Amino acid sequence: MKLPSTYNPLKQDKINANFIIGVVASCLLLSSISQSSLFAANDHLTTPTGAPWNPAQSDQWVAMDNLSRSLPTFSDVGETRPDKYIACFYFLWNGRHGDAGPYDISKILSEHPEAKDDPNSPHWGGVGIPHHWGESIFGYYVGEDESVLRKHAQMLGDAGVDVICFDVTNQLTYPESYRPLFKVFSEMQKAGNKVPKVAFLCPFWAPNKVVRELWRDVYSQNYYPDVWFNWKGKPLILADPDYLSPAPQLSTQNCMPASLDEKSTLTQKFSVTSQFDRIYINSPTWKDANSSVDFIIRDESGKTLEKREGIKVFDNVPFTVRFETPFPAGVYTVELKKGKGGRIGWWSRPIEGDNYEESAKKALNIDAIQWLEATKNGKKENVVRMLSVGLYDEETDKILNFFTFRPSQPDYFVGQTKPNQWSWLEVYPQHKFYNDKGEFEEMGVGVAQNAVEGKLGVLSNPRSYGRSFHNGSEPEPENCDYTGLNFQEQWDRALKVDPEIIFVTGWNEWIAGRFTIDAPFHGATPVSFVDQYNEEFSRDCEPMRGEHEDAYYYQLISNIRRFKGVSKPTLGVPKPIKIDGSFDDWSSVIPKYYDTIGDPTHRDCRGWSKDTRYVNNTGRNDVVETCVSYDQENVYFYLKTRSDIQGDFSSDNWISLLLDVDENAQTGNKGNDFVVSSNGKTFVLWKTDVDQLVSVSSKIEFQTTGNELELSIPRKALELGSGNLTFRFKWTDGIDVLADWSSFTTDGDAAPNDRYYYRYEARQK
Ligand SMILES: [Ca+2]
Ligand SMILES: [Ca+2]
Ligand SMILES: [Ca+2]
Repeated sequence: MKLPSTYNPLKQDKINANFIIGVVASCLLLSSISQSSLFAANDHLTTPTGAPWNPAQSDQWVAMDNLSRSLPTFSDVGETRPDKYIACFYFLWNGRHGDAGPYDISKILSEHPEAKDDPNSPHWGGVGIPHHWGESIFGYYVGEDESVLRKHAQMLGDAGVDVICFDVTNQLTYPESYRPLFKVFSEMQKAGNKVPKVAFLCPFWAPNKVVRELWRDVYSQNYYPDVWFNWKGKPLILADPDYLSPAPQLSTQNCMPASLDEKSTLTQKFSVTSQFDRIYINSPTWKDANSSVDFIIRDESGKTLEKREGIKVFDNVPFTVRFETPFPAGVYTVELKKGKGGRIGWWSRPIEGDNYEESAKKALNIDAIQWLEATKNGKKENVVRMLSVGLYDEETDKILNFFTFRPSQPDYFVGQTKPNQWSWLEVYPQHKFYNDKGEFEEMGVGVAQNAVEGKLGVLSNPRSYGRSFHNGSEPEPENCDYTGLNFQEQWDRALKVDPEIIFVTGWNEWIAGRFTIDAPFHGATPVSFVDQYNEEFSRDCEPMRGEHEDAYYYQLISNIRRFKGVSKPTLGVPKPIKIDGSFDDWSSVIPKYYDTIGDPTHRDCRGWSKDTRYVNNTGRNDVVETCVSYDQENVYFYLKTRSDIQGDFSSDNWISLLLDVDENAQTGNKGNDFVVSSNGKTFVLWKTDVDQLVSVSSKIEFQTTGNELELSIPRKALELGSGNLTFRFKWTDGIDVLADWSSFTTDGDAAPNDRYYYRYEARQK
């Protein structure tokens, strides 16, 4: 991999000493003991008017990623657009498919490049065994790791993701993973944080088992309804309602297309032995994308029971007519006429023999239906029209009424082929996906695609569409980088056409099973992996340990801001503050800044392999609020924690204030020009250089009482001058402030989170 020219050589792959990977000694799940009891109502959580509910206003936080790219701000992207949504593909399967390994393909290939084409290399796990494309910043974690789930809730919430969509396309629903996730996300939300809601993406062609399982285990049980994502007024499920049992058997094999013109009418008469509430019909449109049909169902006497005009029809894709109340067993006739738009017909199967009913049953054996007669313009024809019924049952009816259904298009190339379909991943230029009202609703945006030569393929093929794919080609390995060229090309397309919701693939897939050259996908290689392979040929945004780190996370945030806009920051106003341990004088100071509530790191969970345990107890004080004031002489800072401040100046990595006074990431330590922190005895102001703290003042005036802290720094000491005041700042507790940025994600509490800073701006009168 080539590093881009802007790559920061100062970053290190240092593993923080507090991040212990050890052998299992005891299995006490300490992290879950006290979290839920800590969550209580907070006073700052009223919704900012006009903006989507985002109490922490994370959209105003500033940050520069490890490629020196700054997040866009209000002045770059403008005011919040409230009716724009982000979905992100999310995986529950880590730790649910055995504990062999972890086999990290990127590491195996870097240490043993000869293994690439050698399926017998001892470095690979067995065929079918999951392999990681790389290692997450949180290690090779498992789905029930509540500390990781809490970080996901925070990171995706900060980014502006509205819904995470769980991959349950493999007929498994992973309750051992979704249960802790629902619990953690619900706790985070109840505490007052903006976190994504959830939905499930079900098997493309056979969703019946999974949808019913989720209905029985989650939705009918009212299991954590506060985290369900609603779309168009109902909980969203990414599943095809036409493939709930019984799946329509409407093959066009041995059929002829009966054409409909403006003057013609086609009918099929049939009897049905049970109640039914849906009819499925298969029609050709001769590839016309703009065809529709008018539908009538009559009873035995010929009376019209229901009429639907202008049903949009996709070529050779069965369409469904669902009735509000089921019809009883009996004899019915369905009649089709051409609707507005393009060419349309009805697939019809010729039958032989004199007895229509017997021959039809023999040719097309669909349970519960007896075929009685087919006509064209009133004249009998010896054919069966492709029609099927959905028998009524109470559970199916409840399911169909309960959800908003959005079937996923599995194909990366053809675009929409069903009404209300959503894309989860496509190649550039991605198609627009419309809802049944004809509104442009959705578009997919992916980091990379397992596409080879225009076909669904394996990501282990070097000609597949990796992270650096753009302008129609995958660069040579030496020209690949971490700038997310593929992702950006797809984002630029989506931002230009501006759908209502963008579906991003993805966050944390991490693994793929190993195949051989016999893998049933295009471009299979001797050592094949379909959906993930190595750093270049993978499609996760979750930060990885080392290499590109969190570059894709910040690229995701940047583009979400371009799509959804940013709330307008408030300017600071000067007010002198007395540093006396009484905090009343802070109440009127604006703006207030917030951090995630309940996010200090408390981790104790098994890793991927059974003899690995991830333990991190650096979490201590939970920063929830801060603000800044100033006068001619000083700049004042206020800090509020969730409970009374724990620890003191002798504690490891106690509370620190990081200041980037010139808003320049190239000056100071990681951009921080000054740090206020303990010298073991009291607070002092340190000036920094690239890799250390250099004390410049003996003492900082400060006071703490209960859960509040205030301090004062002479403006002169911060080299801030007397003009307009702008700087970036950040609080930490339980974090080594000189450590690599990854510690700000994995350790203690950073306020704001991760690489983010608060930005203070005040204009001198
Ligand atoms: Ca916090
Ligand atoms: Ca700086
Ligand atoms: Ca935080």
